[in-house]
Amino acid sequence: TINGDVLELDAIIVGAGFGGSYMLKHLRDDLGMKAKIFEAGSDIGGIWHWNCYPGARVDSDVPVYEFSDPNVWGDWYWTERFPGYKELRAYFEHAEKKMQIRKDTIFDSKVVDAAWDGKVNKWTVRTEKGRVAKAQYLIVATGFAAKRHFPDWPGLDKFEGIMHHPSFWPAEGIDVKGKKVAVVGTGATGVQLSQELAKQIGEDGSLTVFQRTPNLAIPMQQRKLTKEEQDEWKNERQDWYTSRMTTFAGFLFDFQKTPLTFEHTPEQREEFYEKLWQKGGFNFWIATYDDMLKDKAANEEAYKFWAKKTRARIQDPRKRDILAPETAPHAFGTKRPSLEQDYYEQFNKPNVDVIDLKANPVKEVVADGIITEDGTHHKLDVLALATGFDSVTGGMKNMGLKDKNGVDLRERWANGTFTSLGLFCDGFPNMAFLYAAQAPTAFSNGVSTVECQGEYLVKLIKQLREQGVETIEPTHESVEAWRKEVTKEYESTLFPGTSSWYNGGNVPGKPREQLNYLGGMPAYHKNLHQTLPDLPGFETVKSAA
Ligand code: NA7
Repeated sequence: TINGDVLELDAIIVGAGFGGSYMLKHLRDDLGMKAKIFEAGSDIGGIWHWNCYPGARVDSDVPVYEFSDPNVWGDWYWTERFPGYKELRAYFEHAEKKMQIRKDTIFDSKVVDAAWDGKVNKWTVRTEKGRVAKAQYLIVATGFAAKRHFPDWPGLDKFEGIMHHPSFWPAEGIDVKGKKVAVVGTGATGVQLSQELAKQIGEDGSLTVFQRTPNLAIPMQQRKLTKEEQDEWKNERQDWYTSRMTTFAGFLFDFQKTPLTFEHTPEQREEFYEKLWQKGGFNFWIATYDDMLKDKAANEEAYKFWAKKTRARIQDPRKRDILAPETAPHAFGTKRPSLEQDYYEQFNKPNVDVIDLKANPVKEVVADGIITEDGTHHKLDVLALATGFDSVTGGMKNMGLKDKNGVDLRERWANGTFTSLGLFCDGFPNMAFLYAAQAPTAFSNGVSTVECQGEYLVKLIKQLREQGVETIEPTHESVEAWRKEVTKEYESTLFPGTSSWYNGGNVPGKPREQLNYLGGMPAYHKNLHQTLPDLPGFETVKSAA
């Protein structure tokens, strides 16, 4: 495939995380297709290959956060309810034995160009290092966090200490003991990282968290899992993978339809919230009253409970008001709440502080630290930029992906995102993408979305092959209709009022629009499967043969 040779395939998959691995396994083993993955990194695991910053951990509980294939889970045991990155890497190592992903993955191969050749009805894909492959199908499985986002502060390139985006944290780690450390950002990454670094700095080091928006983080309620209890799961486990597709966000818990927030008395409400709080994980977010994300007053009740619980954990009144203000900074749950274990307690240490960037923004970065508008020079040895990603669409717009007329997706989506079913784009024949725009993606358990989409795609491609269909592409009307559907769901919630990576609000200049489908997993599943077998909303061309 190098030095001018072109690799001829049936399908090119981009990315070797959950999505890419699922597609490779099923296209190759179920449909007998010649398929290969191009992966930018040096190993399998997707997000778990990239993220090895201290404290990196999944916020979805196992075992819903795993492949549903009994061949994979049958002899796998987790040690914790929310495993850390090392265990997730070990899980991918285990999955490798069952799925054989590596032998069909070409590593260190970042895709920089993908163009449709209408003469032969194939995609031509090129990587940064000059590998070229051609295939009938292109499956983009780069996820929602493939393009990093950095602050545009003056002088950032002048910093002479150690500086990293957490997804580029060195695998060998950084010794922060006794060092002056800063974490910028309080998303899921920033919270996990700060919670851990605050312990690693020791008594002589310092940690300063630069916060723009408080994360309304909720207790993870982490716990160890025993082999015995996992043996007891065995009989039900397969059913759980079916059940996870019947809930809104692809978990084993769901919003409570009735009674709603104000149908409970204040005492009942308190008891209900407390129960969710003790259950941990995302229960307080997405197993709560069904009106929490739709009704402002209901949302305020949830915030009041959150603030009361959280404020009680922070001793210093100044830090308390920054981390957990009395009035809600945004509607609870309309930005992704992080799961924390003892994040707030870290701020009770004298050498752990938080700076409110809204009140006191960064003026500039200098060789040995950060200077804020109030004139303070924060001297630093280590600067972690946990400032997130050009999420959901950034990765796809950054790989030279062109439509059949040669127009780059970056241009096509410059003013807004247009997809059919959160899987296809008009003008891009035989191309599908997983776990990205206008699908349940960021508001779901990742593996549930990936398997929902993957299972459908495999069925679709099987049918197309059986029917001798050479090209398939969504109609412009179906793309317009899906965008309307996505927007309609979004506008029935409190999400539009909050700026976040869910709606492009985190990256200056990015169009403000809903990037996730909020109709829930069952409706999404139904929308996909009702296109089979008649393919409404698509144009297909059969091969001349
Ligand atoms: P997020 O959730 O996008 O968090 C990024 C954080 O960085 C967030 O607190 C931002 O504040 C902050 N940020 C971004 N740009 C700046 C600038 N310029 N100055 C100061 N602060 C800034 O990314 P994560 O990596 O934490 O998590 C991504 C997802 O991955 C996560 O939700 C999980 O699903 C897995 P803001 O809130 O925008 O004010």
